Amino acid sequence: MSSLTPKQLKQYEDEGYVSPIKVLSKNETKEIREEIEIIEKKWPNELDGLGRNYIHLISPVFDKVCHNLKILDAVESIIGKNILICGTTLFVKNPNEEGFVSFHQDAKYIGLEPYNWVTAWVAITDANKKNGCMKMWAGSHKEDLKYHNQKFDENNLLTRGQTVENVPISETKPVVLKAGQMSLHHPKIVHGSEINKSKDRRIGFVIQSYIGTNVDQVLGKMYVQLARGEDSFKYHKHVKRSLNLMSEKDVLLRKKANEELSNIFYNGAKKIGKF
Ligand SMILES: O=C(O)CCC(=O)C(=O)O
Repeated sequence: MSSLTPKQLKQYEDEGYVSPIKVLSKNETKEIREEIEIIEKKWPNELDGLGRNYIHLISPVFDKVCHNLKILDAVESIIGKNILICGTTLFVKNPNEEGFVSFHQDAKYIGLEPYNWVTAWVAITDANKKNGCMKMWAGSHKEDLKYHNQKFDENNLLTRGQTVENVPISETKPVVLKAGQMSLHHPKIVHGSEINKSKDRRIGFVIQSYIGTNVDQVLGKMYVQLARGEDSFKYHKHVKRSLNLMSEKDVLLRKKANEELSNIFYNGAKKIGKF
């Protein structure tokens, strides 16, 4: 089922993103935040660095978000009915920390081709201008991939600090979301976010990305799950859904998936960053 209205689809086509879309209840976002905080307390460092990725492979709570029907209905409107979950990343910005995300295009280093994929950014806390919500350069998805400077700034939450320069900041649009809402963005839209100046955490759970089954990974192997439809292309490694938090088997699988993801993200890089 496709759920985006013609108006929402037009926003996606014209601007390269669509928001806000309500997908989770207050209770669900509370449970998700608690899951993060349980992991941080019981298994310190598990979610640091590379550990930000593929959390849905070790947590049934995050697994459930990836397979959420409201999210999938919206995603289907954009990429069609054969959908894979290709990866997830937690973007957490804590108060009194300097984390930011430089302006970039997701498609630049991720190796997913063709661009029949979309990224879902799910707000687990509110995201607003004060706590560093994403900012979109609307319409930039219609242009080619741009040159990215590789800056490796230690506060940049991107692997290589990849940065598109000369973005017209005053024209960018903030993606303000309430906890439980999401935005969907195009592989080529230029976007970034500033530091969190609030007194609480800003937490985004990002499914990056939902891909059509026709999308290949040209730089390595991704660990995917079928979310909807069928996968007749079989380009990727299919893995089981998580049933128990931090099961030994899942932790090992996630480690392997993250090592391979790191090889993809740093393909051709001169240096390895923090993430
Ligand atoms: O969470 C952020 O501020 C940026 C996330 C991002 O760049 C992405 O989801 O592609």
